[in-house]
Formats: sequence, C-alpha cells, structure tokens
Amino acid sequence: MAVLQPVPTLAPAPLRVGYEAMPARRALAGSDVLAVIGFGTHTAGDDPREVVVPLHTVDGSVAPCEVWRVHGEVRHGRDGDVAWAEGGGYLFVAFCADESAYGGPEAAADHAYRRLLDCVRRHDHPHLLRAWNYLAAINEGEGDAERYRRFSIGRARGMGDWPAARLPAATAIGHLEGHRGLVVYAIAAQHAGHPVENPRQVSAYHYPRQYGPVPPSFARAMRVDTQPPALLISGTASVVGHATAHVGDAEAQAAETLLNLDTLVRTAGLAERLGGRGACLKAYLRHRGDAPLLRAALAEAGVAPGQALFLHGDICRSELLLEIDGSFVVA
Ligand code: 3EB
Repeated sequence: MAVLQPVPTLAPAPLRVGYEAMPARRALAGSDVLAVIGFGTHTAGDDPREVVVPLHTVDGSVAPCEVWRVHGEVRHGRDGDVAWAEGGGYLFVAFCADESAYGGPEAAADHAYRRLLDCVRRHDHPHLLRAWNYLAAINEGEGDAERYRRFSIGRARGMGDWPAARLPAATAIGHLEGHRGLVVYAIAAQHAGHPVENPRQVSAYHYPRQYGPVPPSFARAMRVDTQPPALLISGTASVVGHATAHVGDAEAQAAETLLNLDTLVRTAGLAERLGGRGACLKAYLRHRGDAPLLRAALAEAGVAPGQALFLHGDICRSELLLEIDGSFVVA
C-alpha cells in the first residue's frame, strides 16, 4: 500500500510593523510595503496602500507613519470602493467613506464589511487576522441607539455567518472630527492565525445583552505562527469579566489595562514582557491630560517611548478613559 507523504506546507513569512518618522510617500517607495497608516486630517494620496486615520497625537506633534512590511513584492489596486494590497502571503484591505452616504454607522459598517470580506475571499487570503475601525462621535446616542452599538450591529450583519472562532483581533475607536468619515481596514492571510482570548475577560463575542443587541465581533488577540511568531492585540481596556473596572479613575484603568495586555501576551505563550523586542503599541486617550500617567505606566512595563504612539480619541464605552492596542509583539 502506498504511503501518503505529507504535503509540505510553506511556512508563512513574518509580517513586520514599525513607526517611521517620514512622509507617507517616502514609506510607500518600498516594494515590500503592504500598508502605510498615517494619523491626522491630511488627505491620503492615490496609492491604495495608504490610509489616514483621523486622530491627532495627544501633544499635537506630527505622528510617524505606521508601516507594515512583508517579505516579497507587493501588488496593489482598487476594487470599486475597496483598496487592496497583496504580497508575502498577506492581504491588506481598506474602506474609507463618508458614512452619511449610507445613512449612518449601521448601514455603512454593514456595507464596509460585506465589501471587505468579498475582497478577502476573492483574493484567496481567507484568514482575517486583524481589523481596525474608526468612526465619528462613537458615544453619541443613548442605550442601543449609541453610534458604537449601531456600528457593531452593522458590522455583525455585514460579516454574515462568519464563525466566532475565526473572528479577527480588532480595534474600534471614535474620532473627534466634524465629518462622519468611517475608516475600516484589515489584514488577512493565506495561513490561519490562532485567536487568543483573555482568561480575565469574557470573550467580547459572548458579552451579555446589556452592552448591545449583538455582541461585538472580535477576538482579544491573534497569534501568527511565523518565525519569529507575532501577536496582534486588539484594543485592550480596563474590562474585567465583562464589566468596566475603575470608572472615573484613569490611573487604575491604566494599571488594569496593562495587566490585561500582559495576560494576553503570556496566554499566547510569546514574550516575557510587554515591552519586549518588536512591541509597537497605540495608546488612545479620551482626555489628553491622562497621557503622563499612561506614559509612566508603559515605561514601568518596559515599553520604550518610541514603541507607543499616543492618540486623542474616544473609547467605545463612555466610562472607559483609555485603551491600548498592541499592533505587534514578537517573542
Ligand atoms: C472591550 O474590551 C473594549 O468593537 O471592535 C475593544 C476592541 C473594544 C475592539 C470592537 C471594542 C472593539 O470591550 C471595547
């Protein structure tokens, strides 16, 4: 009887990310560049790999670009209202639009996710690793009418029957601009990542009814088993179980958030310390005045100043004063 030989599977090459203090057009010159994320209110150029997130740094300084690189040549293009870039086993997809054209955050998120997932499937990179969502006035509206909840309902509808076990790590933050620009972008891969949940927290996709009619669609983190491995960490805040901890106390929220981040990194089996090699974090603050205490807490956790970008934005629960996402941690 013939012995079946195992089919050799090509190990995916690592995805790299870092903050680079240069104009986007210079960063885009690299043929290995999958995406360049800028922060501010300037308009993006024509390159489909560039996205501008309408958030300012807490001190008003010019933000560096967040540059994502792969091993290999990147091809890019546009498919109607979705921008895409593909290379090295990864796919970047982005949707940026004025949500008013869809009548609000719910319909806009529904449309954005439908279009982005269509693109992910068409490009044969079916494993969604990480998604970022930025919308205006995220806490406006009471109860289930809150804009974040409407966004979350639309996102869930747009994702259709996407299984909970395959949800990406994600961030959802409110911007403070007058316009109703919705920015959604994501990274997908040919190879599956491994979702990581936080044992200190209820999985967001199991949140009880009190947080909205549909639970938010995201995993706490996504481990990518490249050599070296990587961890894409969702927006992480002062949530214990499913409750907001330390309402009104930014310092205690910072400590709880760092404990949640540390728990995720350890649960994923990666780095010893949060500020290890390759950490690239974004700290979002509802009040700019809380930046010094968060900087001090991050320094204490071993995060170097250049590894964290501090942005002024609203968190999706009005009692949350700050949130941190760890774009990447390499063991
Ligand atoms: C939380 O832990 C905070 O809706 O995509 C964090 C990260 C949060 C992502 C999302 C929401 C989202 O529940 C909120």
